[in-house]
Amino acid sequence: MCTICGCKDQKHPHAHGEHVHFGDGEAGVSVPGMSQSRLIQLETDILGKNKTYAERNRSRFQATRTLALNLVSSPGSGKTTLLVETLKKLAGSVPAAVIEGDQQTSNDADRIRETGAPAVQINTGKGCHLDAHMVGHALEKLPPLKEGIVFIENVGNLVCPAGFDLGETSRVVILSVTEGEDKPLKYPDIFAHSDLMILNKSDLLPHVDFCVGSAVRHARRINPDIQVLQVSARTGEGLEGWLAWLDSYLKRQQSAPSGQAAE
Ligand SMILES: Nc1nc2c(ncn2[C@@H]2O[C@H](COP(=O)(O)OP(=O)(O)O)[C@@H](O)[C@H]2O)c(=O)[nH]1
Ligand SMILES: [Mg+2]
Repeated sequence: MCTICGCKDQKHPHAHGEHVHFGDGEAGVSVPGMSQSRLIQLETDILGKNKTYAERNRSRFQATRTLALNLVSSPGSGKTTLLVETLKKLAGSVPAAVIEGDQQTSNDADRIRETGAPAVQINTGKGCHLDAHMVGHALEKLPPLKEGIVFIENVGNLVCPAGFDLGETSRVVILSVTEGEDKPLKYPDIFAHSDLMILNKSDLLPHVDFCVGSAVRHARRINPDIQVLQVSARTGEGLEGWLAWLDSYLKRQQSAPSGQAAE
């Protein structure tokens, strides 16, 4: 019997001294009143359904050779600022559009539209992440982006978006230097499933205790293959590296045989 909640599941929670684990059962998560097997069943059902929609989105991106990027981070790391600066640079050369995810407001989509790029806002209400079904509906409202880029700015959250494939070509995690270099260790799932980590707000490095080397080491302990770029969306430092990364991924997507676009 669990001494905290009275639950009969012996596996939950697990305590060592002053350290209480709620995530070391088979489901990796704990919900009061729900067994681990029920949690696994629910997650399997939800993610199974999401996978169907994600594959539909992916086929769509492959058919038009569109590079689809899922941008994930905590709130305020600079995703929209980086997108605004990126869209200004891409204007006239690469067709690009943005799907914005936030619980409320269309503030970010409005900021994007000011650059001239099309943007669709998804409001998730109490939802803490985008899912593939939502993205499929947003895509219907965007013009065709043949051989272009669709940026999907996920809801600011380092936890919930990690489990939801949107059908994207690549996932990019943004960590700003004001957040602390330990975040890859604290929120490993999101770093484990990202291809690129952007360290943003590099202009603030002289003012904060943030060790770039430690942040990179921590990210690579979770994901040895993760690429890293250091940028400042405010000053433009490092943006050329980000634009070169986009160009190389776009070329891979454009040159992949139809139906087998770059992963
Ligand atoms: N100093 C500095 N501030 C930035 C930078 N990028 C974004 N910001 C600021 O960080 C705040 C949150 O940015 P925003 O783009 O809305 O973050 P989002 O929530 O991830 O989309 C705003 O006040 C931005 O002006 C940067 O590179 N350097
Ligand atoms: Mg934003």
